[in-house]
Amino acid sequence: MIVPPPPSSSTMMAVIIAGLLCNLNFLMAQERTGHLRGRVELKQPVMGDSRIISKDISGVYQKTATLAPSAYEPPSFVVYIENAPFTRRGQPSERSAKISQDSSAKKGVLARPRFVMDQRDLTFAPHVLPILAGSTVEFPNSDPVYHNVFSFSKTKIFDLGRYPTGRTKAVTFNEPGLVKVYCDMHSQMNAFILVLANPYFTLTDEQGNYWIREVPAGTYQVKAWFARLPEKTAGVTIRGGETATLNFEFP
Ligand SMILES: [Cu+2]
Repeated sequence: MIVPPPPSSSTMMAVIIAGLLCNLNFLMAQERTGHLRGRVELKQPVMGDSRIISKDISGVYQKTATLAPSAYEPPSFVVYIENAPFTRRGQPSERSAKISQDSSAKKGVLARPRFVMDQRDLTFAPHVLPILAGSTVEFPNSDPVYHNVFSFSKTKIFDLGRYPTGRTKAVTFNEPGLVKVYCDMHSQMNAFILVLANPYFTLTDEQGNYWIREVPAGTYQVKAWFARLPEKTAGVTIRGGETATLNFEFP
């Protein structure tokens, strides 16, 4: 049996120095990024949305109604940092902001992530989907009826044609901007895809709270967006290793 010789003291020293440098790099990287958190408060319900609220016994959806304001679910706001630096290839900032309501994005990074906008109960789910430019969105049909997803928005014009339950089609969104999504067969179906230029965005949770993590330190314009309200903008400075707080109030 061959016993390897014990490492020389110079080898040991090299290993220790390499370890220290590694830690230093890690600490420096941490200092270069900070976090942003806050709350988006909606003072009045948003009116004018129409949702399916019942279906008949055969499973065919028939009734639509405009929900009373009291029954309206609070909308998710998209909070995003407008001018954060971001390069797609091999940069630490490529790590995605954690998107609270999308499990595929929760897993972490993703140079070119895929998202899902389901069609079920004659609605698009989620109703609001923020994505990083370059991402692909799948549109599965989970209803027992045909759907036809399309958009005339100048950010992305597409028409997926009619397709039945169980089938899915996909669209890639390369340009930042807003895409309003509709179904050619069900006029009440609508949704919004907000295509963003950097991964520092998130959706608010049910209480209106949000977190955007590991943002490069800097001074930025932050936007809070929901389709049926004028967007709000506020400035913030994010310092390395710290968490900045920024709250929004609507309307
Ligand atoms: Cu439809």
